Amino acid sequence: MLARAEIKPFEPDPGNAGVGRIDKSHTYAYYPPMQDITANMKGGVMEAIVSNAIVHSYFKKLQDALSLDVVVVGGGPSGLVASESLAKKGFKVALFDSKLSPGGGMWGGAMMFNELVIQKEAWHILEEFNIKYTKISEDLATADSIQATSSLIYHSSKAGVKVFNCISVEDVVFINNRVSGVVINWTPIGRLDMHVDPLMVRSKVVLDATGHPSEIAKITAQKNNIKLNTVTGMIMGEMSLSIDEGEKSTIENTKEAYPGLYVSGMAANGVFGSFRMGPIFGGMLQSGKSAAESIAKELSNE
Ligand code: 48H
Repeated sequence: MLARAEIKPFEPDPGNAGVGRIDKSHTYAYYPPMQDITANMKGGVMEAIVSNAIVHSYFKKLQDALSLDVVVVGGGPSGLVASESLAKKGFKVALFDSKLSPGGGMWGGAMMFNELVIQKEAWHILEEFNIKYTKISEDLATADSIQATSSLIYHSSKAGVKVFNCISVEDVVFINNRVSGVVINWTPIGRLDMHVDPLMVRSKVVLDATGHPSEIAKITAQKNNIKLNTVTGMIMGEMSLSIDEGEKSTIENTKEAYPGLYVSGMAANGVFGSFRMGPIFGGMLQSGKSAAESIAKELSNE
């Protein structure tokens, strides 16, 4: 723990003028509410400083994410690759994942044997994310699922994506027949069935990367009496396991499902109707890249 004298003065953020300032009578900074909190305290201000720092920086992050270019729903492999790639292209991106740990189905490898299989076509993505892989043939490699998942999360955050965990997207913002953002709430609110209204996040595009349930596309279709860009206009549904077909179609199905709404990864196969593929992850990584390219193309043509 830092001794009080070691705490460096807070430099006001020029982009956020007025929010923070240096209180010259102390060796550390106060945000305005802190003065009220600590005014009459006799010692023990550290507890208030720690809480204030966390509350302030979290809400700054959330406030910065209320109006975005892209919301990615789901931090599995396809959502993480898509978000990293979009952020690197200069777009303002946030990723919401309902779980404590983003990473989706990648942590567990296959049946909790924490290894993955990845095809040659996606090795360049492993290299980009600094993930070690071991070739088992000319076309296939294995990778440690813990290293792979944590690297995807790390690089997504490092690229500038605002990653929010423990938050579920429970609906979309639907304006003029276009998906125009998401409706968010704390995951425990939903799990405990508490009647608490959500917050809204506006974005130009939403990517449904929720995996097998294709939750966002499902909600959008169910609630708004619309036709998706599928053969039937409805959610086609995931099919049984066939690796070659499933991997190929994951990339083909990564596209716009409705104005403002794209789908990637298993959600793409759920919406456009194709096979699952088991613990092989090249298609998921490539799907993330492909989603980022299509979304970037749309946003650049605005
Ligand atoms: C916020 C949400 C919500 C919500 C879900 O399942 P994922 O890993 O997603 P993909 O498609 O990138 O990867 C699929 C892959 O992991 C897989 O399952 C494979 C290859 N299966 C093959 C087979 O045969 O079984 O991740 C989705 C993420 C998760 O982290 C969820 O917590 C999150 O989305 N999520 N986040 N709001 N409403 N719904």
